Amino acid sequence: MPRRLRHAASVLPVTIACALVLAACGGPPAEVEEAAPDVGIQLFQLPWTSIADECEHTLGPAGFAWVLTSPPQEHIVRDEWWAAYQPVSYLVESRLGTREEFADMVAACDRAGVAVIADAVINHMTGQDEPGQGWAGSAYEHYAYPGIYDDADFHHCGLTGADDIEDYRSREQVQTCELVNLADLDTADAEVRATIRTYLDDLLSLGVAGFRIDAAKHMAAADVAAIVGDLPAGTRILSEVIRGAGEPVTPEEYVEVGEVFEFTYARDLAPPLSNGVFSDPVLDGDRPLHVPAASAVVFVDNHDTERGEAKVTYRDGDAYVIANTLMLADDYGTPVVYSGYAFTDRDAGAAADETGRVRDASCAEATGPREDYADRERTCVQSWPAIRGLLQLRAVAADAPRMPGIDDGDAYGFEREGRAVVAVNVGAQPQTIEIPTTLPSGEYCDVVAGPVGEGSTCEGATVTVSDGRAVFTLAAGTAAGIHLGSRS
Ligand code: LAG
Ligand code: CA
Repeated sequence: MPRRLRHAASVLPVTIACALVLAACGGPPAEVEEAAPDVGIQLFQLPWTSIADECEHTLGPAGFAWVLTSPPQEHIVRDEWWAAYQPVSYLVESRLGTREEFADMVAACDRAGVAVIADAVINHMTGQDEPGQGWAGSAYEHYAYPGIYDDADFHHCGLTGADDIEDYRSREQVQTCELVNLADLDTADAEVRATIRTYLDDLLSLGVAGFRIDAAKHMAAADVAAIVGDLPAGTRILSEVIRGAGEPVTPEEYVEVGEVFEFTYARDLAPPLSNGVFSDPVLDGDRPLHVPAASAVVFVDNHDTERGEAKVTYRDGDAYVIANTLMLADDYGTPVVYSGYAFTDRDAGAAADETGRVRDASCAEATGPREDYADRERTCVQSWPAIRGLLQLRAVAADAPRMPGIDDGDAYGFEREGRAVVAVNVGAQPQTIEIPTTLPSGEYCDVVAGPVGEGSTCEGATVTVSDGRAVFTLAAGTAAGIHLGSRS
């Protein structure tokens, strides 16, 4: 079974018997090679105890390779979700759970074959002008964190009125002024670097596999490199560097440090869904303004973009499934699926108890997409049949080359050579599209309707492959996908 091999760092083909994983297989192929999983899931503002359960019941079985958590360190006491992005100390103690719960989560996820990536907020501390006490009781002032940092450890850039970043065309402002009043650490300083490093080492001692580096763009790449430089081999570093037109600080500068979130990917993916036009090289070919595939972490949306620039989110239902289909079937980058909670107020925190602790939630029984989420109800995207089916398709597609996209009216699709084919219809009318393929002739189950196997039969439509063509008949605004193991 491939499940035990989830920690493999890269694509590692393993042979599985069709009968084991794809119980519904009627005829050949008797064996399907599957790649080790590489897909991540961002579980935004979900408590550690809940993530532990998700790893066991949802993420592991679905074949997710890693989970990105919200920041685990002590933070300011406020109801908004973004309290998590204002560190008060590096105690692993937050609205999402205790140190012990964090450690238990990492262990549970590990048992399920899911690695944990922690969101590391290391560019800054709080943005509070008044003194206060953090979630774990630590006293602090804007530029004083007793036993951790004092005023000399912060940048006071002196370049703008309030020392706030005003001009993103200035590297110096972006990296040494304050991001929305957040006390900006002097990450060039050896002691500051050592203090941050001690925090990262502590999380590693609890078993995490790596870090999202929050606001990496606001730290010189050399500073990030110095902080994470000699971490144990294999520690994953995912730098968040929002690409901006005309900005001097680019994602490419951070590639030497590790992986980089490539914001261009979602920006390119969304417009075709609304205007119905797919064209190269936007979705394949040269991909301008993208870091090299091996360095790229790609996403349809995340906790910031779903509150901002993202044009496709959980609210868009089928269009969100289409976007995830194109991303998960693609051969570019390492995808991270996003799962948060429904909201109308962009600041609203996750549902919490009277003490402010975020409430547990389970996605074990959930499905989607849905249009009827209550405010702050979890979207549970990791449990959607489409996402689970697409993870299966991606594993089968493995490292097969992505063939050129076929654009036909409002429909678009492509093959992962000899392994899988996907097609989407962004139009308002049903449409048929034929995609050239080297898949063997036959009837295939659409796995966007849900994964095949485990005793299930085709949940959705079937797709016929004959004479080297896969013929998809797609309802308006839908996606479908077939793979070598989904022959009915
Ligand atoms: C990030 N990546 O670079 C996070 O992904 C993003 O969610 C963080 O912003 C930001 N950088 C800082 O880590 C979030 C909210 C902001 C919030 C900030 C600090 O999007 O709205 O700012 O976290 O909590 C809030 C207020 C600001 C205020 C600031 C300081 O919205 O008006 O100036 O707090 O008190
Ligand atoms: Ca900075």
